[in-house]
Amino acid sequence: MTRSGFVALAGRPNAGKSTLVNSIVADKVAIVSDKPQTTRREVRGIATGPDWQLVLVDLPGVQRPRDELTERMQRRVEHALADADAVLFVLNGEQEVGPGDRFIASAIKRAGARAVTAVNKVDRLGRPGTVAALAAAAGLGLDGEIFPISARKGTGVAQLVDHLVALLPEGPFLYPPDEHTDMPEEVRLAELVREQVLRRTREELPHAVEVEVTELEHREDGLLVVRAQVWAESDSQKAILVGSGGRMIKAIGTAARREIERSRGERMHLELQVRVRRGWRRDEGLLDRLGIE
Ligand SMILES: Nc1nc2c(ncn2[C@@H]2O[C@H](COP(=O)(O)OP(=O)(O)O)[C@@H](O)[C@H]2O)c(=O)[nH]1
Ligand SMILES: [Mg+2]
Repeated sequence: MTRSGFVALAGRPNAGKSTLVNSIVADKVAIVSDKPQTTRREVRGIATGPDWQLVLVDLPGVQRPRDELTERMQRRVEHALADADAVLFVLNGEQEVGPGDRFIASAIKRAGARAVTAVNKVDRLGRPGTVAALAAAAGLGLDGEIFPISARKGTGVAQLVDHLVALLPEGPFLYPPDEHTDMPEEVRLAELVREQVLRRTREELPHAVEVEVTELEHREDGLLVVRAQVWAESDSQKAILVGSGGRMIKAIGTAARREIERSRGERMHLELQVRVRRGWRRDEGLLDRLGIE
């Protein structure tokens, strides 16, 4: 008999949810940065063992709704908590437990979801710090076990996975066993480009940028050919993204291409074009096309 099901990840931005999904799936399915709103789309990471399949739902961060984009993100979070077989609450062990964590804990309780807590980043804490962080996590009053982990180093992740698998209902696999994510390839590639934009930009720019793959071709000679548009919301943002003499967008493209080539062992031709689309965050049609539900 096999077990399979969905585990939704909840936690404040920067707690390490996306890093943990990548670590469990052993593939880069979710992009990571230290900027808020890195995770915009719900990303499903799929991990498969001999007789189990764990589908991890990496949720966008919860924020005050300001526009259609954040509202959509928020709605997804509420649905995902209610639909999941279990919720994995990820705490940033480096930070004090705060109002944001208490808010999420109460949302989990309200959803009636089975919860497991992971105190992340213990690689930065040492023993006394870890003990204190575990005690603070227990103070949130969720039922269910608490695991100290380091998503970055992999410490404690295997034990956490064993525990999550034991919570899954019996049932057949939901995805082919060799699949690591249900994201379309265009979206996955666009996200890897956006990750490089996030690394190189500050302030309002990371929020203002979106990437759309407009052409994707696997050529017979093995070359992957991708064309993508990088959307900004204003001409001044576009100027920053292009950089003087096109240097910024070139650096973004080179870094994204290298990372994609390395992870796939494929050669790639990547063409990026920066364009202005005012108010794209409020454009429902565009959000649909970009796969932001
Ligand atoms: N030291 C340390 N840093 C981590 C760990 N997990 C994640 N991070 C870092 O924390 C930041 C936020 O990670 P991310 O996965 O994007 O968090 P998310 O917003 O919850 O998805 C990134 O800079 C990660 O590299 C960890 O276990 N240890
Ligand atoms: Mg994330």
